[in-house]
Amino acid sequence: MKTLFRNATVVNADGSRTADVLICSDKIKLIADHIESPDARVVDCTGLLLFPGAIDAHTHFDLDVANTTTADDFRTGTRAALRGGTTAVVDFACPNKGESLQHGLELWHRKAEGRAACDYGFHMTIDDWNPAIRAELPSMIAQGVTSFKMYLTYPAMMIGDGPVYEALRALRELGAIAGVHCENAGVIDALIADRKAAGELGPASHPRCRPALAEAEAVGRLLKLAALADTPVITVHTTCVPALAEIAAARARGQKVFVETCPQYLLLEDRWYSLPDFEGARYVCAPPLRKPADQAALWRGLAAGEIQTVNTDHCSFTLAQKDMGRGDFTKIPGGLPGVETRFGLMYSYGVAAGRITKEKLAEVLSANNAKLYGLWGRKGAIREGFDADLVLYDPNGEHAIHAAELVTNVDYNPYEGFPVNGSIRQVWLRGRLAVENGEILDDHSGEYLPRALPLL
Ligand code: DUC
Ligand code: ZN
Repeated sequence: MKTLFRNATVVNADGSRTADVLICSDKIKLIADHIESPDARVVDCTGLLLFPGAIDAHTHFDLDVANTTTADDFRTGTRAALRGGTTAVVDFACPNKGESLQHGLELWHRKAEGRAACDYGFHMTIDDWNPAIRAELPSMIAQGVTSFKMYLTYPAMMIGDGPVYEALRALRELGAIAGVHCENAGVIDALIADRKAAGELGPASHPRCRPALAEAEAVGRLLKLAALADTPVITVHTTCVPALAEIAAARARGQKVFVETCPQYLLLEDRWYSLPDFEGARYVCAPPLRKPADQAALWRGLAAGEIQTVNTDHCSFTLAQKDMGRGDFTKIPGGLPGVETRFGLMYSYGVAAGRITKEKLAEVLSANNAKLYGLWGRKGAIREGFDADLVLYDPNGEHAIHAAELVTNVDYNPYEGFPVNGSIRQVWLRGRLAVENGEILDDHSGEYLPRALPLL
């Protein structure tokens, strides 16, 4: 089966050109100024942008958190991803403390297998550190899990500075990498105790207990641990000016640091936690939303190449689930949906708004994720020999985001009413037309992606 994308603006991280793109079966076969292929189906791309399929390297599907389970599982989550132009996700496998990494990996395979609409891989969470866990790392890598997650907060998952240092050293020896959730757990606990003592139990207290400096302290500490371990590291969901300052200081010392941020930190503000009628609960996530000055710094960091990836931290809960925290903001399950809206939001508020180029969009959604997470060569660019994962974007027109029109399994959307420039016309997954004008045509073709070591 051949398909010819005629007269497309082909957008890659390293440049754009007007070209024809021929795909054959599941691969990109040829890119040239003009291609004749009489037996190919033709898609006229005049006036349209052809992007590489986006990769979302930060999702939490079917995850038990805060006495509940995320609203999106691998079925609904990957359908939403695909509809939003994301052709591959990397989700966080998460064994409980005391369980083996292998147990966690098998559990996540069971959650995903046969349900995925887009391709998927797994990061592995290291929430315990001992010789047995250390001994499992080579086997994880052999099974295609080449990136790991650690937490400097959350008692159920954090492992302490010594173990983080030892794990970073072990990962460096194996050529793997870690992404780390950076917030200072002790400070957060003390601030929560203060708010509870003051009787301030609503969502407005959430950002007050997780200040930017508590994130920056943990980012700075992590980067010093990484320097001691002599390894690159990733700061995930980076949100604020003081955290970026710690990263700049580490880079000035000669360290290699990869930085991820998310649309919510680029577009949403902490003042929304004070909305009446418990509406602030729908924005509870960790780290919390920040201030306009932080958003501006993140956009500048993206444009300047100081931030490498934009992923979603998709961790969705319904309003009924968010309601579990009425009367105690610490019981509001933390996380936002995002996987379905990322592409349109980043195109609109990044490219159309003139903050980043369309090539930068391809870089932070696709190419850099592919390189960092061991998918380059298959994913991340429109190149001959790569998988035919494509997003055909029409930059014309405008629509607004409405939860009711999305397939994400939640009954609200944090971007409700946000105008979006243009729309996704088609999404192709390994040569199959999977989405057209919002309609999902193929939602059973997602495959597990064993991943290579990161290109650092
Ligand atoms: N933050 C969230 O808001 N949800 C999931 C995990 C995380 O770190
Ligand atoms: Zn997360």
